[in-house]
Amino acid sequence: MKLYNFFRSSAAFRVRIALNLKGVEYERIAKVFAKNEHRAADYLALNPQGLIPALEVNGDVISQSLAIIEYLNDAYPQPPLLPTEPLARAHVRSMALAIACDIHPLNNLRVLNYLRQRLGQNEDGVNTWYRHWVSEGFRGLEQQVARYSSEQRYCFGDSLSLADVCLVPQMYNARRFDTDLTPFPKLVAISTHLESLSAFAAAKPEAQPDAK
Ligand SMILES: N[C@@H](CCC(=O)N[C@@H](CS)C(=O)NCC(=O)O)C(=O)O
Repeated sequence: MKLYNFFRSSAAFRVRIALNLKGVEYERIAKVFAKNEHRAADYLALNPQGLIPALEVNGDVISQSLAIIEYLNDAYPQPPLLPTEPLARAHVRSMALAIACDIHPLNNLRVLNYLRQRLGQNEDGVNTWYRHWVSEGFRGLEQQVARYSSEQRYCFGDSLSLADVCLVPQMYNARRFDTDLTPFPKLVAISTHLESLSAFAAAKPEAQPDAK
């Protein structure tokens, strides 16, 4: 398998965590955002969405981190990243999607660049935007984990899930942008526990070869 990756991409970070949890060997192919390599013709031929990550499997390419992770979960069932019970699955997906669909897209690089370059926002304006949308999303998520996390080790119940795989990269980026996390003690506790696990630690941006 080949992962089209950028160390700082939080969507790729999710996939790296899932690959590590599943114990799947893969090759990383770095696409450097500053050089616009994710917009180059050779990459667009593989992933017309022009976003990172993409996973190449037997010559076929999957885009969208959650689709990739669900593929990995289907192909490599252990450890499961979705519960078996339908309502539980829905809650896990709800938390994962709150991050992947509601928080992350508003704060993606191309959105921040648009704010800077086309709408004339300075760094302070861009950072304020970033922190606002993370805080807005985390507010609801904090209440969801208060309901569904057993001991503030995992987002749902007492085992790993897709929601955890999404939380850690978003928390990492929230810290990178100096977001005030004091209103979200449960999310911080869960993320701190998850970050101590080897699959998560090995997936973090600074542990990637292209970070050097
Ligand atoms: N919904 C997509 C989001 C992918 C995405 O936006 N990736 C970012 C990096 S985290 C990207 O490629 N950004 C490049 C850009 O904004 O130009 C997924 O989950 O895979």
